[in-house]
Amino acid sequence: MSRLIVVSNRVSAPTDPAAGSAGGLAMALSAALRKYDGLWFGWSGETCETFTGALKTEDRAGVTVALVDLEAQDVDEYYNGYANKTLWPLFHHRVDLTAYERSYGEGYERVNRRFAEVLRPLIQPDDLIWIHDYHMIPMARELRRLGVKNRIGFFLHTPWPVRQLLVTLPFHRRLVESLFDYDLIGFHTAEWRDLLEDYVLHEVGGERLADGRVEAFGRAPQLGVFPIGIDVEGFLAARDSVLGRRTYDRMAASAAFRSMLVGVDRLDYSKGLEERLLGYEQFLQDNPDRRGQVFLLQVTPLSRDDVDTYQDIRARLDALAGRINGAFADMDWQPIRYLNRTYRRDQLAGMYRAARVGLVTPLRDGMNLVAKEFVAAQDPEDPGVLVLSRFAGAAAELGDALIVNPYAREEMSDALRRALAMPREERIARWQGLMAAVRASDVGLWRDRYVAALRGD
Ligand code: GDG
Repeated sequence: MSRLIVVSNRVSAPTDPAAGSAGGLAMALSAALRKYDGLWFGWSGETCETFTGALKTEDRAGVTVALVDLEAQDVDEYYNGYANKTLWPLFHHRVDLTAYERSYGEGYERVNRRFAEVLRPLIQPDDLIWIHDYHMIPMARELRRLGVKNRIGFFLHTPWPVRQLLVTLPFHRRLVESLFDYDLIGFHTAEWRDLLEDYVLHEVGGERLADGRVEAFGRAPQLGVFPIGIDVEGFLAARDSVLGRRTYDRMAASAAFRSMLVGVDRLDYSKGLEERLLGYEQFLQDNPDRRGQVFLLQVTPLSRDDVDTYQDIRARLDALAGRINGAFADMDWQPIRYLNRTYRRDQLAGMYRAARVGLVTPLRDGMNLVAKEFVAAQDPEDPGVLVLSRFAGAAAELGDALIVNPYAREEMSDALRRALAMPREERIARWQGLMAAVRASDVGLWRDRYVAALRGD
């Protein structure tokens, strides 16, 4: 059996899987690596004076992890620069926030070349190589240059951008050409896949082959749709754990018969947090009878805090939450509990279960796993309602949610009103459809489908 090599910018193999703090993706990939006797390669998160390519190899709960340090300039140009200030905003259609610096692109290519050179000696002829996300697009090209003939797959966790915006990127053609060095390119949805095909067909003169594949640059990789999901059983166990149940009880008690709306998102402009607060403000304005009867619990851990844009959005959210609370709160009620901190997974599960409504309203999102976690955590006899943005990849599978346009605050307000008034039979019927979809995309199935396609089964 061939080994599996997983490559990602950061390696999240848990040191102690029993602790339950690792996410579903980390657990699923770790399980695959144990099964295929493989290894997980990536950046250590550490910086060094001068790049040496020295590998730090360790065993994490049966998974071999191989890590390499980067120079400070690499981190600046490749990680904070090209990955987080160029590709992330561009792929989320925020050209207004995209940095088009040549040095970032050069750093990106340099680091991908370095990663390939360090990984090359570890690769055996039969290994399957699975590379993750936008940080690593040119890795296959660099490995091919070093003579690697193995099957190499790529999975994009973000959306793919529309061609009209992608062409704002200098060297866009070079980026896409390097993507064509993969054998398999995976997306969460058909929409993201179609956007890449559209670029290839209309921008670089690619052609559709008789078998449906698109050919360009002399190559025709397989493009596939693999919607990621959560570890459903693991999440149910977290919900039903001692801490999960205790958190549920604590939230239910603190809600004091008020209906709770819950949002859980990294602090990122793609998540539509400002639009969500504005939609909620509109709801409070439109429905004076509901004031004092609902509150929003918004859990928002900080992320990428050394990038300016993230500091800006953080300041705007602080101001907005403060303004809404200041305008509407009463002596015994506050409309928003806004928390910049992380919780354990079992605590999140308890919070989701205690909520009447889950608000998942990104402006653009590859998939969005919070939507699936919220569904899984519900009580089947008395489930809450998922309000979901049409711009999340998850909307392709979760059509039984109340689908909203987060840019339109009146529409958000209407959806909230409808969710809070929804009769129990309708909530149950919708939840059953949603839960079936959540189970059908379990992260273990996702992983096995991808690996089977990469092997060419
Ligand atoms: C990218 C794509 C795609 C959040 N706060 C806490 C916490 N979380 C967990 C959630 C969820 C995860 O983080 C976030 O996943 P998302 O899918 O919502 O979003 P991204 O981080 O942007 O992920 C996305 C995903 O990759 C997978 O392909 O779905 O579209 O952008 O699991 O629960 N976890 C804990 N404490 C917190 O406070 N423990």
